[in-house]
Amino acid sequence: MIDELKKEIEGARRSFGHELESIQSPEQLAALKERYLSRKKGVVSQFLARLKGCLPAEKPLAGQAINQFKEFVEAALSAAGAAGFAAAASGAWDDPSLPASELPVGRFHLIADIQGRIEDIFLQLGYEIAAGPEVERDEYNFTKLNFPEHHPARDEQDTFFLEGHDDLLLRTHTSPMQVRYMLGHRPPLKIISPGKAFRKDDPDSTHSPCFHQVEGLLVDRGIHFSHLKGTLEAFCRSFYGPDIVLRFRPGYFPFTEPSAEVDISCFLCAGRKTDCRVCKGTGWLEILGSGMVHPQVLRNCGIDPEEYSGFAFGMGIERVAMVKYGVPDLRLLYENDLRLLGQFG
Ligand code: 2NL
Repeated sequence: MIDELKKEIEGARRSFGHELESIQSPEQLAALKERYLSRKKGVVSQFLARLKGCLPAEKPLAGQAINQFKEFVEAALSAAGAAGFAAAASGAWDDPSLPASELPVGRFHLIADIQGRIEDIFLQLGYEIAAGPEVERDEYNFTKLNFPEHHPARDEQDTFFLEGHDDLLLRTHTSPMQVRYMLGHRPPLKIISPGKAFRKDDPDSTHSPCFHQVEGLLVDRGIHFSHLKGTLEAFCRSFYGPDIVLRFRPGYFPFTEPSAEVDISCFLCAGRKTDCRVCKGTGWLEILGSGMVHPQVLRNCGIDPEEYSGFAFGMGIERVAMVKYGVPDLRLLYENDLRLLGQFG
């Protein structure tokens, strides 16, 4: 009994193969499917009906053979359907009633998207965008920015220097572009400098040897700390939400004096949830570094600090992606897994 059944299944498998090869249209494909898989009279169903006549000991093997045949038919039909879809697209199966194939729609990478949003806000505030080279002179990256000669950031361990060029490096922040701008323009200056920066960090969930920043610089007569506070408040309320409150803590950068680290109140819980996933219950998010441009930096860049003063600030775009869009590990941003684009932002 079972040997007979198996032979018949083999025969059906061959006939199915021949019939599939001769398919010319989606209608014929649908009819073939009906012939083999229809619940009532399909070939597979007829085999299954024969199980009743098998000996109890033969039933499991017979059932298995029928199931394997059914899976083979299903897989072959579905592959043929997909191939037919391609054939239809190329005109071989010219069936205008088929649904159009889905076109993948692109979008900006999260980093470019965030950078663009930040740029838009500062453009509205009247800033110009000053982007510049990623390979920089030591002088613009460190010296003019008031880094002492033996500052640890200048170490080979921390900075990518260009082989054979002591004076060239991959910029460690976007500030050198602002130095260039000061050297080339008279105040008033009002710019942001977005772009890539590079540091010899071992990659982990919060570090990458190449990362992105937006820095800002404003220089004019009579600029003081309140201008810095008002500007950053306007930016943060536009970017994070209208109810955001800022907290300024004393900080240190060689190129600003005084310097301030800026926290924003948590945009998710506003400090009201002890188990908040965004601020971890602290109520605050560290988001910006800032300060009044050091008089020595102005002088180094050809601007008289007796006549002019200014403020500057900087933020890391990856950090923004992590806090605002909930990206848990910065390496996700560089793995080119397209699912990232749909998942965040
Ligand atoms: C941070 C802090 C900062 C600046 C960047 C700057 C540029 C010039 C002169 C003075 Cl040309 N300052 N930039 C100032 C303070 C902080 O960045 O945490 N960045 C991610």
